[in-house]
Amino acid sequence: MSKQRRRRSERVATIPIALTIAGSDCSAGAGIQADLKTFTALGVYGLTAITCVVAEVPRKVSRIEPVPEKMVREQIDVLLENFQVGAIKTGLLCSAQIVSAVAQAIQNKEKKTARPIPFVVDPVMIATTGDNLLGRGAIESYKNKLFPLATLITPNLDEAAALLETTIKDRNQMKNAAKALAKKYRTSILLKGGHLDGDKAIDLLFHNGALTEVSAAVGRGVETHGTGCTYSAAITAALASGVSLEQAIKRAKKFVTKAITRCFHWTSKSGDVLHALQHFS
Ligand code: PXL
Repeated sequence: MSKQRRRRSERVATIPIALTIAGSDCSAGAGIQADLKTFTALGVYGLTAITCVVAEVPRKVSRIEPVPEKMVREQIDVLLENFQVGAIKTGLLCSAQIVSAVAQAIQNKEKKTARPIPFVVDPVMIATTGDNLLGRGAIESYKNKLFPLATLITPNLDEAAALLETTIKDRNQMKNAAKALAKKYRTSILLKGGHLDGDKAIDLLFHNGALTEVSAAVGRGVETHGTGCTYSAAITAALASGVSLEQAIKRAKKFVTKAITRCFHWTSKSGDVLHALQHFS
């Protein structure tokens, strides 16, 4: 190799790569934007396959437009054919057709590789505003097609309750729900407890047959738009870097807690307070 070429190749950096398959939140607190900022803050190169475009600001979802499922599939296919992706996550998938297209793309890649790529499914169903973000039949598609491919599923309490068609009101019910989901879908479950335990945000991990708690102190009154996306993106970034699942979740919990406690505030033209997580590490 010539001296000049060697010098140039010495300057070339390689870092782990993670892929997010999710929707665009134009206010950039959640969705693909939160995922990319998280990947970057954690030293991982982020790739994106966009599933839908959401016009929104914190506390108000105005409109959702899906990307055609063929286009979703093509983004994933070209990325997985060309990059050495270390881990993948899904966020808002919008419709049953898109959930199926994503499952097909991941399955197709699995057929071609000896070892499956760690795959985190954040089953985004409802925005923090309470707006429903999923089309008809999408939950069934998740259950039948996507969950069986997951390394980890990260529902919050409302999502876990919807998946199990039950209610989850205390820690005991949380434990039962985490175990039931893990058994049903034969995968690891991180059930996010939110503010169920006062000022502590306690999550339950059911992994390899054992239940562990992951907890952090989070002040009340802090708004949480984008918290779930940031958390699952931080887990995915750590997995892409070769960290074990338990360690990835611990690191991610610290990252998301910091992002919440350091969050930004602005005042909108109409006097409302707008907020956003701080993703700088
Ligand atoms: O926080 C859930 C979420 C995820 N992804 C996108 C969103 C939202 C919430 O509104 O817009 C794109």
